[in-house]
Parts: sequence; structure tokens; C-alpha cells
Amino acid sequence: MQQLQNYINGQLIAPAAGQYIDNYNPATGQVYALIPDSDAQDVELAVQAALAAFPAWSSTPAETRGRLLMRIADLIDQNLDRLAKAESVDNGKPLKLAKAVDIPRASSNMRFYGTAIQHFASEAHYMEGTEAINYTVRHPHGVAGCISPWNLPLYLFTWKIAPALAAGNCVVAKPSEVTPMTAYLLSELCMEAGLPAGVLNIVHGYGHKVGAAITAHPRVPVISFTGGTATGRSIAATAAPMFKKLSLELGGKNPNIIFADCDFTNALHTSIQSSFANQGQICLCGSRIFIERPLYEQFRDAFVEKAKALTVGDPLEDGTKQGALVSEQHLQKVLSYIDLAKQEGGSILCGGQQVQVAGRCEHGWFLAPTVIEGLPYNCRTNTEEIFGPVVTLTPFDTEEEVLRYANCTDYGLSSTIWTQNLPRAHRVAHQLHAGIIWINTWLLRDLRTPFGGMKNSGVGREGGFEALNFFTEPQNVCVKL
Ligand code: TXE
Repeated sequence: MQQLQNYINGQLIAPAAGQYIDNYNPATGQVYALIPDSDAQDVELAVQAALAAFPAWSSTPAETRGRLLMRIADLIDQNLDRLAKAESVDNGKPLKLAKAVDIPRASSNMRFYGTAIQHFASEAHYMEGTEAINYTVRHPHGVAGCISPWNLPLYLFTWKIAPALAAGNCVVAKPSEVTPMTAYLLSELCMEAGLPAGVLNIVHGYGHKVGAAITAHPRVPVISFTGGTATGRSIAATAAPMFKKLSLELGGKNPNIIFADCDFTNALHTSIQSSFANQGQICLCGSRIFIERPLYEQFRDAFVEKAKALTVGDPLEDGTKQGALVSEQHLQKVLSYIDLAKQEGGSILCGGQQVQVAGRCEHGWFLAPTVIEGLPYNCRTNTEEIFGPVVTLTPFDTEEEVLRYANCTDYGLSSTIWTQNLPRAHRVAHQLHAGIIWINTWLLRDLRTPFGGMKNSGVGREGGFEALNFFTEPQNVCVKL
């Protein structure tokens, strides 16, 4: 059985305590690899390696750093098939999705920040009358801690480490222990690309051991985290009294608002994707669908028909639209929310139960796409993050009403609006409590834009120069002329 290793100081090494964690294939329910069960000793080695590498890396010209990131991007592209298969096996997502979205986006992240750093400038302020000039220098922090989740493993891992490295930091990163494989393969590609030792260190293991040790380490002054809101809260509780800089990308409970004047075909087709892509395990999925009453029944019936037609099956097969949920524990969590929805008075229009896939996947963790109606807008099913292939449908009559519904949760990550009335689209957009709004589209991403949420969906923004600002410390120099 394959045994993964940590990537520390340019080398692949075993965890100090010699312990390993089982790594499951969600489509078969079988253990297929072992992950280092690292601890604070391994994090210490990684931080020391990063500190040692920092002086040379931070003084390497931005163009050279960028070129190395682009070399890694090229290697990701060259290994597309291998990485996509590894992601699919590790996470349960359809191979087709990993090949079309996850892995190409990972190389885009590296390439985007490899070039962005060459266009990153700081400001100068001339003081009229006083004859003085201020200029701002943006220094890398030193060692950045990057902690990422299981739903888009390589995609979100590279989304953090690329800007951190481009800005001149060295990195200690921890992928999710649920989906470690592509981060491990990336460490091999970094070695092949010639990334200097210690610049990027990848420590595998549990959040409460490795993640907590990175968060609490006094020599890691900056932490970028994506994951659950409860974990974000615990990271903030450790990091805030140490005055660390924090970027937190947390959960969502995103509204998908459908007005009766929408382009029906487009709204329907895209809403199926925004509900069920990656088995609904994307923080940007629109899990609460609000439909203007005149369109309600027509939309509901067509939506349910399409949801029923989604093929749930072996993620490696071409025709599969829905793969497995990431873990048995997560499957049980999602099923418990379906039970809760029933208790809260919801009617299950389709799905609601596990799917038995014949053959090699008979023990996999599959769930039928589930559509629920008849729930109050502010019940637990409609306000807590489920993070699975489960959506609710709710009719509304007025803009004021749907804004009240949409804004009633503690989350504020993204929202989608479907209408052909542009003044209304903008009016509603500006009143929604969400960091990211899509109008007549979903998940259309320009990497230059600020990405992140309001309220309990997070603190700070990733993307574009926002991330380079985050991973640097501004210093103002004032010169009296
Ligand atoms: O996330 P965790 P989990 C949501 C989703 C899901 C829930 C829990 O609702 O059901 O979060 O998922 C590391 N200190 N999202 O348990 O635990 C952990 O090892 C430092 C939304 O997988 O937050 C992993 O690397 N790190 C989300 C990372 O944090 C810790 C995507 C995320 O794991 C830690 C995934 C600690 N104390 C889940 N504890 C999104 N918004 O994209 C854990 N970790």
C-alpha cells in the first residue's frame, strides 16, 4: 500500500513519530493509502526549514520566483491525467470534473500568481507644501501557514500557496487529511521543478495536531485557512491573541434567487450545476433556491426531473455526473440533515437516500441528489450548512421578501440572481449580504477579483492583488526632502 510522506526541506520524509492514518477511497469505502500522522515535531522541522530558506527566497527577484511557479504550473499540466485520477480516487468526485476543473485551476493558480507578482506595485505619496515623499515597501512576512480543506483539494491548496510563495514568503502547508494525495504529488513536482529546499513544506496529518501546531507556532505570523466555520473560529481564537494576520474562507449557505422573468433554460441548467456540482460539496453551491411564485411550479417540476436524471455512479466512468461523498462521516452528517428536514415539515421531492452502486463501488458513499420543499425559510435546514447534494425550494412574492429570506443566515459567502431586469439585478445584488454575487451565471471566476465572504463566511479576501497584499507587510518610509 502506498505510504505518503511529508515534504520538508526539499525532501520526502517520514513523520517523526512513525505513525500513519488510513486514507480511504470514497467510491469503494476501502483504505488505499497511508498518510503521515504528523505532529508538532514535524511542524517544527518544517518551520525551521522555511526560516532557513527565507532570506534567499525573499531576496530572489520576483521574476525568478515567478518563473519557478510557472515551471510548476507546466508540470501540473503535463501530469493532468495522473493528477485528475488521483483527485477523483481520493475525493470521490467524477474524474471528468477533476480533469476539467480541479487540476487545470491548480495550474492556473500557479501561473496567475507567478505573473501577478511581476505586476505588483506599491504606492508613493508626495506631500505638497511640506516637501516630503512617502513610499510604501511591501515585505514578505517570513513563514506563512496555509491550511486547506477536502472539497477542492489541489485547487484550494495552490490558491493559497501560490500567492504566498510569489510574494516571497516560505510556506508550511497542510492539506486536508481526508484528501492528501494531490498535495503529495505536488511535492514531487516541486522537487522536479527545482524549487529550493525549504521554500515550500507540506506536513500531512490531522487538523487538531498539525493544523493546530502551525496555527500556534510563534514563528508563523500569517495564517490562510479554508474550511469549516467552527474550525475557523478555533484558529482565530489561537491566532488573534498572538496578533497573527488571518485570512479565513469559511462555510456558506448561499441563496439562488430565480425571478419569473429569467432566461428559464439557462437558469434551470445552471441551477442544477450550482446545486449538485462536486456532490454539492463546494462552499459556493446555491443550496437555498428561492423562486418567484408565478414560476414556482414550472421550475420545481423541471428541476426535479433533471435532478433525478443525474447519473450517480463510479467516479471513474465517463457518464457519471455524481460521484461519492468524501467520507462516511460526512455522508452521515448529510443524511442527518435530510432527517432534520423531514422533522421540520419538509417534503422530499427526490433523493433523500443512499445509492447502492453495483460492482467495485458497492461499498461507496453515494447519495441521491435531494430536493426538498415546504420548509420555513428560517428553519435549521435552511440556515445551517449541509455541504452535500441537498437543496431546498421556496417560493417568494416580492423583492423585499426574498431579500429577507436570503439574508437570514449567519453566512454571507455568495449569491446568485436570475432575472432579465438589469436594474432589479443590481438593486438586489447590492442589498444581499454576500461577498460574491453572480447575475445570470454561477462560478464564473476571474482570478483578479476579490474572493471571500461576509459574516460567518470569513474574514479577508483572496484573489488578485488582495492575496498579495495579505501575504505582505506594508512599511511606509517618509523622506523629508
Ligand atoms: O473541515 P475542517 P471538515 C465545512 C462543511 C463541512 C465542515 C467540516 O460544512 O461539513 O466544514 O469539514 C484543518 N486547527 N467545509 O471537517 O475541519 C483540517 O485538517 C487547524 C466548508 O473537513 O474545517 C483541514 O485541513 N486546522 C469548506 C482543514 O482544517 C484544523 C470546505 C479544514 O477542515 C483544525 C470543507 C484545527 N483545530 C468543509 N481542525 C469550504 N468553505 O470550502 C481541522 N483543521
